[in-house]
Amino acid sequence: MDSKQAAHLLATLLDTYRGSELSSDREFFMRLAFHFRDIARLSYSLYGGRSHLEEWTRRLVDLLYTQYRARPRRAREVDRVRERNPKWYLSNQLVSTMLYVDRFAGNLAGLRRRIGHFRDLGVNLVHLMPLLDCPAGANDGGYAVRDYRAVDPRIGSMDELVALIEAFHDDGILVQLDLVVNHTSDQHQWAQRAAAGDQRYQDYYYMYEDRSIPDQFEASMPEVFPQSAPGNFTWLPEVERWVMTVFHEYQWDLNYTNPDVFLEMLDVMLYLSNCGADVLRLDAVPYLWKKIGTTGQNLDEAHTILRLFRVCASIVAPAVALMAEAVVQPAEIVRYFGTDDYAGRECEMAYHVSLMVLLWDCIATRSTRLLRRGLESMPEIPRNATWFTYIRCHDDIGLGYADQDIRACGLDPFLHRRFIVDYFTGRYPGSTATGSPFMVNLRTGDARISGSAASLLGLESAIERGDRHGIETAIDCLIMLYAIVCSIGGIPIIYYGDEVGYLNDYSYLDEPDKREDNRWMHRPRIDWNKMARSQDCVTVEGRVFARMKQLIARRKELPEFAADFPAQMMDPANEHVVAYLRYCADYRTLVLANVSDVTQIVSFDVLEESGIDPSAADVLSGRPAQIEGEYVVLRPYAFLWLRHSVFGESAPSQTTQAVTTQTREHTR
Ligand code: OTU
Repeated sequence: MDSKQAAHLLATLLDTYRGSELSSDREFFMRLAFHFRDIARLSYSLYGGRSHLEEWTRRLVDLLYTQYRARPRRAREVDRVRERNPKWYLSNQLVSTMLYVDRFAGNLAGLRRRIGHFRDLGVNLVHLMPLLDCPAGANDGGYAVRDYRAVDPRIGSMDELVALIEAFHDDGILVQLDLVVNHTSDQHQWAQRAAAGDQRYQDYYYMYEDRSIPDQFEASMPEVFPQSAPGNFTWLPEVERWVMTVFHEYQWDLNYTNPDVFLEMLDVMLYLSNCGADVLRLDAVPYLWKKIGTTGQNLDEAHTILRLFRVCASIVAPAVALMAEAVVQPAEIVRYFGTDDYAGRECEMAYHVSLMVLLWDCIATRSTRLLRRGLESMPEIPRNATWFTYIRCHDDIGLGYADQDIRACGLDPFLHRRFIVDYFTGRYPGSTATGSPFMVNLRTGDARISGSAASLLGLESAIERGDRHGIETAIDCLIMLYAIVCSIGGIPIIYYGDEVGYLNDYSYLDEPDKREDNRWMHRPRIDWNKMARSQDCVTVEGRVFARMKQLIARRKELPEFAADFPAQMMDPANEHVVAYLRYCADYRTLVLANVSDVTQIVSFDVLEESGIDPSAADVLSGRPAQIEGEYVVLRPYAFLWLRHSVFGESAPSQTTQAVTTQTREHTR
């Protein structure tokens, strides 16, 4: 559709609204007019072949208007603030955490009583893991949604959620919710109707009477859960149909080639936005469009769907940022920020999966070679996009490096991945890690890793051995990784439990519907007696907590840690040390981190190249680095944030007051 046709269509649509509507909701119609060309273009590219496109567009606009009118006043105010400051999420002020409401605090009411914990730690963006209504028993941690408009009654109600989000906002804490866009539970009413034979709802899914089409799909589609859910289709005896189930058999893939499905999910997205969410995490986005003869991942149409979601949200709920969950190859991940005309206009955030796995690689190999190679070969991201930086989340750690990067480091991709899995599952001689292999694929030899960060770093085994030195080393290593995550650019995620060095939680083995999925070992049930030790500096929990808290507080004081400019990788001429420079107009900070268990030295050259004086103070300790001759000394797993001010002062920081005001701005 060209711009003339789009303008004509818009004029026809606007004609049907009353003058009173146009004037009282001017804001909506202005935004609609501004974005309409994109709506028309993207819709046409997805569904252009259909006869009812105009009628469909009319339904889409009606839906947007209805959701705009339902948008609460307070949310509209945030919209206006963020429209004036559209890159709000690049700020160094943001630090996030993610947690399961039930495992963290029992229920929503319990979580409300824990707001003080977040305030104490300094996190101000809380991702509440899936909390919508889902079947009891196996539900993939809530990623099998039965009702997108109801909260899981076991943890509370929708009214409670909305009130909780308001309470968070009052405290300057933002909230992120999941939008499970790719599939529904087999108990969702659409699925139930489909299973009862209703054609309309069968068309919401990929359903087939016999194997002929499923077999064609299978020929090129990989398996996500080869051990627990092999194949991509499930037989439904009640309707005698095959249904596409890429993940578990109880998660039915939505069929976005049906334009009605897009409208349904758009409505869900705006509904959740209107509940007050600041960030929506779009689950499994690479899978949104399937085509025979492809892997069914990362197809262009999946990007078009996301762009259309983004444009629509910009009209109704511009305050809401969209985060892509795409655990795919590095070159594919960055495409979720948008490309070409839509660069920076798809999802503005994504998990930095590549950094995550490369950091674990450093720990196993004691070398930064692959990390440097991997980060250097990452394409640049649009200026308004940002990463969520993290060392682990609720999922397994998949070894999704780019094979060519592994080869460029002189390693064999297959053997190297096997080494990494062996290392973190404690099978490699000398490894102190206690993780478990996840989803071993006997056919491809592929495997991923489960385990809490602290356990993977040897804390669990050191405590078991009563090895005090081992305990300190594991803590140092955990903090060093978080020091990178907090400084390399993007929004750091403090995975819940890591703030006190939580170990693997094996209680999932006693839960029948979780026993088969060892990702639950790193989704701990929080014991608040243990958490209380965070206030006691002689305990492991207290030592980890104090240092995490300090990292977070310092990060917020350093404007050069904002995501406006990418980190510049430096060469410290020592493969065991990561070095990168962060800068803004007034300050620059050189980050040095020793990823090995041996003391390392770094020549002054890298300081000179970074414009940092060897006498510069480390932001965290307030003291200059330890120096031997012309070298900086880094003890095992030590790191430094060496800061230089163009004003020539020594490491000044913004006042705490300025920091708080800025955070508040986000939620206003
Ligand atoms: C996501 O992860 C969730 O994070 C998982 O917890 C869910 O099980 C899953 O979706 C299904 O809802 O396979 O190993 O590229 O890799 O969506 C993690 C994205 C996963 C997929 C990702 C998926």
